[in-house]
Amino acid sequence: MTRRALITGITGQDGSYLAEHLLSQGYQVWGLLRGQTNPRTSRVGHLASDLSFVDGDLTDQASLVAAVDTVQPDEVYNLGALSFVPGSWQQPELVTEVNGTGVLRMLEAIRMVSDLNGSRHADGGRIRFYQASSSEMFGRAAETPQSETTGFHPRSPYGVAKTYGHHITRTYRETFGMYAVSGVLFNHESPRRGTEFVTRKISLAAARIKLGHQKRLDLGNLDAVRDWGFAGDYVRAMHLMLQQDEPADYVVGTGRMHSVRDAVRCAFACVGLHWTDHVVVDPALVRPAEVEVLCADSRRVRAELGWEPTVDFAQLMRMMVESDLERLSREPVHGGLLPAAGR
Ligand code: NAP
Ligand code: F7E
Repeated sequence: MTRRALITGITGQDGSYLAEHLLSQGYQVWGLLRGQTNPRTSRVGHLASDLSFVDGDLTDQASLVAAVDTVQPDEVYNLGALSFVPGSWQQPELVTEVNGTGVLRMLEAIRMVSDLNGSRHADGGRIRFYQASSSEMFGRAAETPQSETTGFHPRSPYGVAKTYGHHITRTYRETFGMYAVSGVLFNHESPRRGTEFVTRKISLAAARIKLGHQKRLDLGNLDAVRDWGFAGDYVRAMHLMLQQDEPADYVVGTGRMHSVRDAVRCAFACVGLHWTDHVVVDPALVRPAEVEVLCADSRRVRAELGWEPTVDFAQLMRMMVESDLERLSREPVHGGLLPAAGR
């Protein structure tokens, strides 16, 4: 029988790659769309004829129960979130509602629908649940690299809300026997990344500067270090996590560290420019409670699930710069994209 998946956050970067991956595996894929008018569907426009959609919002319990009841999914991937870390200081309460309490609401929706359908299994019936946890939960980490046993020290409302989502998922697994797991994913990027995130801000600026649309790129902390991978690789890990005999949480990353300075150097080299001629550090873009260094110890996901990344850092930056160059060449003014503001 055809398996059904429900994805929250289908209009986001990961949602679009996950939808493609699940369709390629023969799933019937449903996406939760929020907003009663004009939902942002540009990232999944090319898949529109293969997808089904259902209305709902992670801040609204009734809508999630109705969505799960309509779709009757085998698997739920909860990717919906407000995902820009500095933005979580502008709307801390909303971020807590969506990224934290929203996880609880979806777990409850799964339990309620299982009960409504008479399965009355304490384990949430047959529905398996994936939660998009984040390396931001490690924050000011006590050790590097970070693994499944590293403690959490989040540094933003985003990180704190994700930590709640992580713990409530584990708690529902342990209390009700649900197949509910979290993937603790490190930064992953792509040509579909939002332009407010640093890699895409850099790739877009390198392309714009090369084409003469922009002269300068303002950035914050060039010394921040991240473990950057390709989003298309990471959605395979999400799917694998829901195919196991026993539910478990996994850390997912490449295990390679690069600074923001490395990303700028790499992107500008792709277009034959020197980054030092164009990049200006703007102190207003430096985060007050910065997360300085994050790097994954992903030995467990590699050993137990056989997951491996296929795209390295240099390939990732080149892919993003080339995509932005191509997009800007098609739409010469700004490729439909403006440089992002905010730190
Ligand atoms: P993204 O591009 O920002 O997408 C976020 C998605 O969440 C969008 O589809 C958005 O819908 C949806 N959303 C926002 N508020 C919602 C609400 N109230 N109810 C339902 N949906 C809502 O994020 P991403 O990069 O794909 O990341 C996917 C998930 O992984 C997020 O939970 C993120 O926090 C987490 N994560 C990401 C990374 C990373 O490096 N990318 C790493 C670790 C964890 P609209 O289009 O309607 O706004
Ligand atoms: O920042 C530094 C900034 O905004 C990366 C989200 O997907 O990954 C993402 O969160 C680093 C930080 O991503 C600028 O200070 C310097 O140290 O690309 P970012 P993030 O905050 O790491 C995690 C895993 C998630 O879960 C999140 O949802 O780059 N940086 N200058 C800058 N960052 C930005 N955005 N803009 C700058 O000008």
